[in-house]
Amino acid sequence: MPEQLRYDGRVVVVTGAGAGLGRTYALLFASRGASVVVNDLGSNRHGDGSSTASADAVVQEIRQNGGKAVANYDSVLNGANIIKTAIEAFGRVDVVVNNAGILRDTSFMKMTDAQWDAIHDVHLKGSMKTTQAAWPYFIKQKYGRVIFTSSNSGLYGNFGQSNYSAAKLGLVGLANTLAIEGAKKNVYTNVLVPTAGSRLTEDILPPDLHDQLKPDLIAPVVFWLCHESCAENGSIIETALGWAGKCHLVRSSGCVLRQNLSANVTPENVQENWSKVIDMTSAKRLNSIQEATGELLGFIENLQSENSSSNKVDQVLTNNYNYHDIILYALGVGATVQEPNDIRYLYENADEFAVLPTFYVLYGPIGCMSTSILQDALPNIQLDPTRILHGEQYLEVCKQLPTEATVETRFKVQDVLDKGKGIVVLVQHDTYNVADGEKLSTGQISIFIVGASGFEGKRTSIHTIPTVDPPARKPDVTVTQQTSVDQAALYRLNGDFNPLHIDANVAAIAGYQKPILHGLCSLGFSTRHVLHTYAAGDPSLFKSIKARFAKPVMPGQTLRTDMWRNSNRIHFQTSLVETGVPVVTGAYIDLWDVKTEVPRANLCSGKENLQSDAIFATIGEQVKLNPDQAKKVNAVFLYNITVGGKPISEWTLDLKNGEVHKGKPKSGKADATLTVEDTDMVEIALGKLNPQIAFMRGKLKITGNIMLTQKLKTLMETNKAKL
Ligand SMILES: *[C@@H]1O[C@H](CO)[C@@H](O)[C@H](O)[C@H]1NC(C)=O
Ligand SMILES: *[C@@H]1O[C@H](CO)[C@@H](O)[C@H](O)[C@H]1NC(C)=O
Ligand SMILES: *[C@@H]1O[C@H](CO)[C@@H](O)[C@H](O)[C@H]1NC(C)=O
Ligand SMILES: *[C@@H]1O[C@H](CO)[C@@H](O)[C@H](O)[C@H]1NC(C)=O
Ligand SMILES: *[C@@H]1O[C@H](CO)[C@@H](O)[C@H](O)[C@H]1NC(C)=O
Ligand SMILES: CC(=O)N[C@H]1CO[C@H](CO)[C@@H](O)[C@@H]1O
Repeated sequence: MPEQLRYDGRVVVVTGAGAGLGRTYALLFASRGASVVVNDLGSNRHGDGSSTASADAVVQEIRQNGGKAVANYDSVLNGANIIKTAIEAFGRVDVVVNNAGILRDTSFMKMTDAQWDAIHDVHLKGSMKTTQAAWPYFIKQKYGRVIFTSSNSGLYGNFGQSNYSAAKLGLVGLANTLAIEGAKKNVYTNVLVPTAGSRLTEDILPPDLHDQLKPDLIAPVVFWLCHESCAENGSIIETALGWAGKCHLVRSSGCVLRQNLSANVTPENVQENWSKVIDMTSAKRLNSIQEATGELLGFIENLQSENSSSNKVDQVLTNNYNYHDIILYALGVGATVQEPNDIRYLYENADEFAVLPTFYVLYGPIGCMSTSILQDALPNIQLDPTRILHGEQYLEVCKQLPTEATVETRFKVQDVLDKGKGIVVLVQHDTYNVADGEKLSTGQISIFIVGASGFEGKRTSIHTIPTVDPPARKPDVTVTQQTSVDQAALYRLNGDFNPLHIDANVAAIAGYQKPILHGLCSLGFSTRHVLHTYAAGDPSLFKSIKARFAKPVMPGQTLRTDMWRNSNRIHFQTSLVETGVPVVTGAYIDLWDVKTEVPRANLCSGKENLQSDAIFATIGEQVKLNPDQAKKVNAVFLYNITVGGKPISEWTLDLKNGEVHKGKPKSGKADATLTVEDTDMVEIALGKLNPQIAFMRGKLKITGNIMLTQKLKTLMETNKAKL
């Protein structure tokens, strides 16, 4: 138990404390040792009338409970008087909770100046006046906490509340600046966005939940935010129903609307680029005005260099391909006749014969090796093939890719970046169908040239397509597949003949023990895994892919693709099962649509996909070794193993006959059925997840004779040691 948070010796001012939230705050602060100034004008919630009764009642209640409080009846516009009350009664002030407010709604059209001013006076100016009166004391004593009460009407807007929402968001701006001005003096300002019961919430929430909009569930959040041990500053905290979360503004990565510094921006440029301006997929929070402006300056820096390197296409390559190339590529990236979804990539007469969408990534490395594009971009650098690495790759498919075509790929160096330890060259490669001139795909390859540097060029580029880290949670789905020792030898036939992937001597010069697998080959494996899992194998759902190649893979190693779904974006990371080392990172595939109806993982039969299979194998050995223990349980359990909630495999633990086998019981019915996610099964077996807790959290579902499962515990305990 942490020590109780206290306010002994502290003086807290709460405005509008005669009722509702304010009253609850005042009572809580006082109950934990604070001396409280209970301010209330005594008007009703529409701001009319005045009486001293409500503040007095709260003061009396606090005193009856043994606390210290005084009343103040001033309007918050006379904030100086409120603070004066604190100083006169208690000799100091430490916390100001600006809570007073009134509400009167009509539509914007009908609003008068007086209605606008009344709202701004109480909410914005009143909070300012009271806080400003306390500020000199805060600065002098190097301690102070301020709360402004905003509203989701301000953050999100609300019909009929134009004056109110404007004033409420005004408080956010005020807090943003006060947080900066007070930071060095330990004076922290935060905005609270409480949702208390009101007519609005009555309409939205079901009645039983509506009763949960209690001030008691909000007050502890304010209490913590104002405590001396809380370092939060300049934040917006939303809270209600016993929940709290932080809010902030984000900005899209936007779009430069002109080609160079001497070009103008026309309204049509804006129109044409609008979808990029408002594309929030890579939106981020900017933490300060310096950071926000700094990023813009970065764009201008890029524009300047754009001035010199013209927009011309640097190289063009023409290729023909047909079913032969498509199948070879698919085999190169692990497609197998054992996986029904792969047949479409392997058999030209299959109904849905198709190109694996990452096929066009092939043209990136081929173009960079077979043309002078890199040398032209780096005229003063001696290029050594063993020092050239494929750093990152992006590919977007614009149209359904034909299974046979003559295509033209246009290459353009977008930027050359000095990364200190080497140079990064960004090359855009766009592929067009020669037959009709239509663009089929656009790609970007980032080439890393190890050791080359010192030209003191810029470090960032607007052309960079960022990788995105996966969510912090455990992967939603995992698929593993072993590569063949001949994987690189096979993959080369797609046209990337870099000897690093086949010649032991070249590999040694580059510092590898053995020839390494092509990064794009691993990427092809993971692309298949993602499409199998989230697109029901349908390649036409593929939109784009981005990935960073972090570490080499040796042919023969086993790839594990960990996947996380975030709407239509599937984040993934590929790691080596043998070493646990991540090899493809920051990666994602964007899909047009997600299709998960078909349970996927069991279709890759022959490949070991489920981690729980190994667990059951071990349990099986254990049962054979300890037949007596198994006999004691004398029951049949069916395990229903799921991945992403879909049943994937079944195992029978038959302790009557001392047998563990895949599938349902060979005769009769199971005494109990246990449904559990593959990953949770492993956690339970490893002793990392307590089965009882798993059961209570709904991670382990049991039907049938639950009591019998208690007896399983001993068996599992013995097992843990073996795993
Ligand atoms: C705020 O404006 C609305 C009209 O949008 C008005 O009905 C309401 O009375 C105003 N509030 C106050 C306190 O004047
Ligand atoms: C608030 O104060 C903290 C602690 O000094 C500081 O880290 C933070 O940057 C400040 N916030 C703002 C918005 O200035
Ligand atoms: C700058 O952009 C304009 C408009 O796109 C173009 O006409 C002009 O040639 C460009 N100038 C340079 C120096 O690239
Ligand atoms: C960009 O190009 C224009 C037109 O050639 C030139 O006037 C201008 O000085 C250049 N700007 C920079 C920063 O090089
Ligand atoms: C296995 O789990 C799935 C998903 O929870 C469920 O729909 C199915 O009924 C379960 N099967 C058995 C035999 O309990
Ligand atoms: C980044 C981007 O798409 N820029 C485009 C903005 O619009 C102009 C035409 O108005 C295009 O030339 C740019 O490519």
